[in-house]
Amino acid sequence: MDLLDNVLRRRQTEDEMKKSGRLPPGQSLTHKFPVLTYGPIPKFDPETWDFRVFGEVEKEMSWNWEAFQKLPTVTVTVDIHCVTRWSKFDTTWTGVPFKHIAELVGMKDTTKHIIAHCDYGYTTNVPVEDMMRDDVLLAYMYDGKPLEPEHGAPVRTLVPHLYFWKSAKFLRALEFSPVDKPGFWEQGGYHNYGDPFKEQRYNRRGFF
Ligand SMILES: Nc1nc2c(c(=O)[nH]1)N[C@H]1C(S)=C(S)[C@@H](COP(=O)(O)O)O[C@H]1N2
Ligand SMILES: [Mo]
Repeated sequence: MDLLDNVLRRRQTEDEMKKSGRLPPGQSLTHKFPVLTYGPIPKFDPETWDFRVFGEVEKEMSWNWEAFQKLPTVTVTVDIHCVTRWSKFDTTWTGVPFKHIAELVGMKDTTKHIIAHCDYGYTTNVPVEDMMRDDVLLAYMYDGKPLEPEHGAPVRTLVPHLYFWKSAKFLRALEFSPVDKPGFWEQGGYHNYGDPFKEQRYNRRGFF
């Protein structure tokens, strides 16, 4: 098959996908897995790594790498959508469901937003009801293998129904917050919620 053939075929599938409602407006399909990281990729040390939950919970908790891996996991296959206009279908992730963590720490009714905190200070905010969906994970495997460093090792959040900047790589803590705290890209001008099907890409007030 020659290149032109390939391009035409892809365009046709994208059109079909848009009509069927699976590919959000303004997005193109990719079969690669692009990497988007602001700043350096942290070095993972399993001896010192920890993951912490704090804020509006009955019991603040933390796990080291060994304990974290003993938490129950699920595997989901989902589509992901990056604000830079690529979407990737049928990506398979394994990790701890957020709602399991919420149960363990005794999430209080006063929790309205979940703020992910990552190595080097990256943060992102998601409404708590979005985090409670079955396919929202603290993911540490992609396609049955440990997450690659550039894709967020050892653990990232996976919030597949929102633009992919809401899926925080190099996760170190989740803050259960009564108030919203726009994160790194949200303060920089990205939309505060980021629904790809409504094309909620940017917000006019940003500092970038
Ligand atoms: N800690 C951290 N998480 C992050 C980012 C980042 O720069 N730092 N980039 C976000 C953006 S903008 C996107 S599109 C996705 C990219 O994930 P990927 O590199 O695995 O494709 O990660 C998100 N999570
Ligand atoms: Mo992104």
